[in-house]
Amino acid sequence: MKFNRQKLSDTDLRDLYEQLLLPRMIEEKMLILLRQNKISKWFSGIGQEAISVGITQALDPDEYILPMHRNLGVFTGRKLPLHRLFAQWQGTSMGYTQGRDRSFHFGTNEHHLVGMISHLGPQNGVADGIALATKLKKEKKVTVVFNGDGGTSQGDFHEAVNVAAVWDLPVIFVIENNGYGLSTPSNEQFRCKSFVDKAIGYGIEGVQVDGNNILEVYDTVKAWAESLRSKPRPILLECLTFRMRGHEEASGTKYVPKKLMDEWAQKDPAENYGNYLLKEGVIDKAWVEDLRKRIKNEIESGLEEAFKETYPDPERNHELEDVYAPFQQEVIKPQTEKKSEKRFIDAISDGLRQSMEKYPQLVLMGQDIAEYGGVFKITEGFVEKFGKERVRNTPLCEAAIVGAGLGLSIKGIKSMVEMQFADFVTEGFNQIVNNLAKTHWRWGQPADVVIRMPTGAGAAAGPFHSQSNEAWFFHTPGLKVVYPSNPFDAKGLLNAALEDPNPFLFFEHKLLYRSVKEIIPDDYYTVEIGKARLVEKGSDLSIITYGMGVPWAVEAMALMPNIKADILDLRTLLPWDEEAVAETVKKTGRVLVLHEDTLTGGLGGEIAAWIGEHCFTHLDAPVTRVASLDTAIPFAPTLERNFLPHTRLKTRIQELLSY
Ligand SMILES: Cc1ncc(C[n+]2csc(CCOP(=O)(O)OP(=O)(O)O)c2C)c(N)n1
Repeated sequence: MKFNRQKLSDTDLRDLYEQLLLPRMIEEKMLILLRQNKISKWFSGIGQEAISVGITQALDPDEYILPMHRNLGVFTGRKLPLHRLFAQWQGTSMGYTQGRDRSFHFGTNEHHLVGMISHLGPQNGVADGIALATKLKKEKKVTVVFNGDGGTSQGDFHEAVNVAAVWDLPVIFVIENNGYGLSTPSNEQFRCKSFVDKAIGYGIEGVQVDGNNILEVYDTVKAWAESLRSKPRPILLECLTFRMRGHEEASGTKYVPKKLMDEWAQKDPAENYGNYLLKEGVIDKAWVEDLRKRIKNEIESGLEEAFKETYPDPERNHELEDVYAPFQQEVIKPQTEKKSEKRFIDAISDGLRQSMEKYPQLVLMGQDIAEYGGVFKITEGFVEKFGKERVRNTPLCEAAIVGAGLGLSIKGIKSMVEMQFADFVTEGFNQIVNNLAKTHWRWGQPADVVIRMPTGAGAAAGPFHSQSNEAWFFHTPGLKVVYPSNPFDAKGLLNAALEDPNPFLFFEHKLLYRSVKEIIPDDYYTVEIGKARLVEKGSDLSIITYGMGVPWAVEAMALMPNIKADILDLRTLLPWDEEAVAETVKKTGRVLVLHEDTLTGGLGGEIAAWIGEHCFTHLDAPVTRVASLDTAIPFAPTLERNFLPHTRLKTRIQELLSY
């Protein structure tokens, strides 16, 4: 291994050695503790430390790094107090997630680190968002995200590199090519001869370094970071290295040829660099001994502190409170009496425009939303008014963009992501349910992102442009779900969602876009999140519904003039208004829950169960659910009508009343 010190002083060289030795010695200790059953699972980075350490030392301390599971050297390099780091691994209160998540699965803005979720690839989209924020704020900073060679096969990696390329984002995509993804060798992971060749396909630069040579890693990253700061763009940095231990300690390395192990053992980054410094006379054996002693003491006292604690005492309220970022909504009334007639779609557009004015940093992202105005034309004219930096056409990818929303949020920027159709949210599903929804609860980072979801059937658009998928998100703690049924609520709820720092799914029924209009305030205003609205009053039964169910219920009642129903529009699905539901149930004693989503596992099940549990004595009949058939959504209009609950509604109301 050839080392070239270039202009580094002796002190610089010694510092790097110290930084390299620290994670190595922590790991050696962890392996002992693991054998003693004192710590849980361990993913070893032994033999790969030069990458984490070299990169971290080459960056400014306020440049974000998004490490993976073998990057202890990033955490030690950013000087996290060892006792807190150890406590995090132990799952105790002093840890960064207070026992809620394990190992390196946490972030800390104080240290400009965003740890991974287990799914690996989603980190890359988040890195894009952070880099976009630094670019919009003109901070001249780079963002570094780590990947294993295995993780690069994920769509998330591809999407994020492509977005960074198209948007010229200053991201260093690091690939630690350590030969294996669990047991799968690189040649079963990708076909190109050298990973770095992939850069050409993305139209970006790629660099390959000896990942075991700390000076090569350090110098390369230092130079590229400087270049990216002054001319923002992404690069692929492939670091050649080897995984010297099992995927995790329990799994061993039987499948790795001994010859390979022996070859790479010769290339140990700490040993080789240490020998080089000794040979150059930069350090001597006594200095190394002193250093080792100092590090050993540091580790021991960190462990002593961490082991003082046991697992946290569970506190139900504390666990529940942290699911959402604290936010006390103050409902805003329009400033003047000025009003005009607006269709549902105009109301959404109006709210979005006013929120863009209210929050000068708010960024909109979506496919075809810029000059084209979006497929439903909600953002028509926005580019002229707010510019292309804030109204961003995205490549055809959902995961990276939702991830970018979280990245923006980490840098304090709000964002709105438009799904072209709610159906396509499946492509961004992981980012929503695992990243946006869980980040605040895990390490206190809000995900200030609103995802707009043009949803619903009735236009003969077939199974992939018509779905109602609110139940997927309704089931996910950490998200808020809103579903307006009229222009007034659409504008006010969208504004409210954009105010709130928590992640929102904002459902907009496509059939309502141009079919309903209403005179609504011209000024900015908000509607209370979590509050249902009684649309019609009656005492024969309660129809509890939302979205398209509201006009269906109103129409059904108009056709049955002898029956009077409370029609309760939930408006917010998560959190839903239990008080309003209880009130109407107590009043009528007969309940029909209506939704367009399919029956099984739909919201109706939860609401019916809750009513059974809390209002049983007020019921005169079993709670009835009316929903779509448990099939996919058919294309032919006759089949689609049969699928939807609309045609069955009147009969079910009559059945309920005659029970
Ligand atoms: C989406 C997903 N699929 C599978 C896994 C299980 N898994 C965890 S790490 C890993 C291998 C990762 O290999 P690589 O990206 O090369 O990183 P390395 O472990 O070699 O550092 C696998 C299969 C996972 N965590 N997430």
